[in-house]
Amino acid sequence: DTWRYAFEEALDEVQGVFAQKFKEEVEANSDHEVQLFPFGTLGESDNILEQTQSGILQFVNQSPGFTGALIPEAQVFFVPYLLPEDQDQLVSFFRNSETINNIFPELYAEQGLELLTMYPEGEVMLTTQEPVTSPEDLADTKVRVMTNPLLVESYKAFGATPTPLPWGEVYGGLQTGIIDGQENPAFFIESTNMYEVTDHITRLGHNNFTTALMANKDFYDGLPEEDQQVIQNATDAAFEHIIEYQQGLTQESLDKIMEAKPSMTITELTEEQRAPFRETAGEVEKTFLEIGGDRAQEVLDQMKADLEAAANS
Ligand code: 6CS
Repeated sequence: DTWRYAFEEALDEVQGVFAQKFKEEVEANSDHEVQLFPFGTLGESDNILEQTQSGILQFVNQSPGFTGALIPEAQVFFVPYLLPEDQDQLVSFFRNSETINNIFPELYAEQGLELLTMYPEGEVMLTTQEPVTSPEDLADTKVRVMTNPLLVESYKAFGATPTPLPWGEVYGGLQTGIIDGQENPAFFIESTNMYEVTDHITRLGHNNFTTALMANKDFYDGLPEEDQQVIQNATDAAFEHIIEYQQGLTQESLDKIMEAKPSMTITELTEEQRAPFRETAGEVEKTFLEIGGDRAQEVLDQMKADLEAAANS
């Protein structure tokens, strides 16, 4: 039989590379086939999640940037400066996190979803029409964010005017001036040509792009244990593959952007320049506790414990 798997990016982007590895592993170790549906073939991110909840699709890769609207606790990934910049610490967190391995699966299950894994896609960078070195520079700047209430609050705290939009509207929105900027990892800014319609990249160091692979829960629960094991093994293999794939990817992507558009500026803010952005974290954390669902406090506390464990690993 054929298992249908949709994701939010193109085949040669991070989620696509992950999906291809998953497909390869499943097909090498079972009689099942995996059919991949990249971005645009079945609608926007919210559409593919709904299709998975209803069982039309068996697998979906969606980022908490969108899932946070459905599972409020998943918004925790948008408290700025919570995840470490250090790649080893970051990977250790994703590997060992109790929040990801124990708490989130229960919350996703309530929505009919089996959470298989979460993984990082790269440092999130801001692209804008005007240079940004302080929150003042973001005044009256309409920054597109994923449709996630806490991400909206975070950009408000940064001094910007956040505009939540689905991905499909971003390039056109930048082109026509409906929005003045957006945030994404470097590989995505390069592969989707967003550098063509913005002039400045700012590295605030405030986040790494988190994403998640899920299955329809009834489908997963109904599988023989052997097939569940095939899925778990394929997920683990894809996780290892994508971590390795990302080594050096940010710099390569920035180099490609500079080659394609030499007038682009890339500014890594100094610690001093980052300070006012960093100071918003406490306020955004407080908002998370208000809007992050029944288990917000538990999730935040466990995240912090997981991050501390990762820092000491
Ligand atoms: O900004 C977005 O909406 C998209 N960004 C990435 C890196 N992946 C998928 C998502 O839809």
